[in-house]
Amino acid sequence: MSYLAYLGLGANLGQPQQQLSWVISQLAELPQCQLVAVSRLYSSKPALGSPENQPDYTNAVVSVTTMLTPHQLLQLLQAIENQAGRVRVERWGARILDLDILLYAQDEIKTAELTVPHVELCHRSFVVLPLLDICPTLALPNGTKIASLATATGSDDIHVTADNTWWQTPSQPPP
Ligand code: A4P
Ligand code: MG
Repeated sequence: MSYLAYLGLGANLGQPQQQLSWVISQLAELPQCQLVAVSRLYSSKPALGSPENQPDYTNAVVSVTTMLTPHQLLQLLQAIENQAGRVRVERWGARILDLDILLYAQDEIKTAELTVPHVELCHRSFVVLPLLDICPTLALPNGTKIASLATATGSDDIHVTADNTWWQTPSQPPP
């Protein structure tokens, strides 16, 4: 059985666009996964509540179909983060790469390792806007339409930096 999952990609250290392009190449090679769609690329200030004095973030969202369980998928995403050199210093602190499971089919999951839908999804325009790029009719398991969140999250502090072909330029693994 194959499920549709939505993943959030983010970075604000190193060469963010290059790291995210590299992620797409890694996702394309994951076992039992197929890349379905890639959003445009967005730039925004660190979310409210994040430690101050960190660079702006680059974010995108992708969808994949997968036969992996949510926890198997999380493990592989964390392996990609580690391979990119992710160092965990402080919660919501600057990072070379962040990969989040935003949605997994219409599942609602709450375990020690995983909360799906992602706990901050509804409050973040850098998640809501790219989700709308790739699925304008998308809804949460509770029926909330993602389109209805776009106004609530606002779009003042966020802008599109590349169209949805940004990931097709050749990518190098992060240093
Ligand atoms: N975890 C639980 N649920 C999930 C999920 N759905 N997807 C657990 C991925 N991981 C999930 O994550 C900590 C733990 O969350 C993981 O071990 C996993 O078991 P982490 O990536 O190590 O730490 P973190 O990223 O600092 O914490 P968290 O809570 O995941 O933060 P977020 O939500 O990733 O937010 N501002 C802008 N503009 N753009 C951003 O991308 N990102 C953050 C980090 C803050 N501000 C931002 C952005
Ligand atoms: Mg995270």
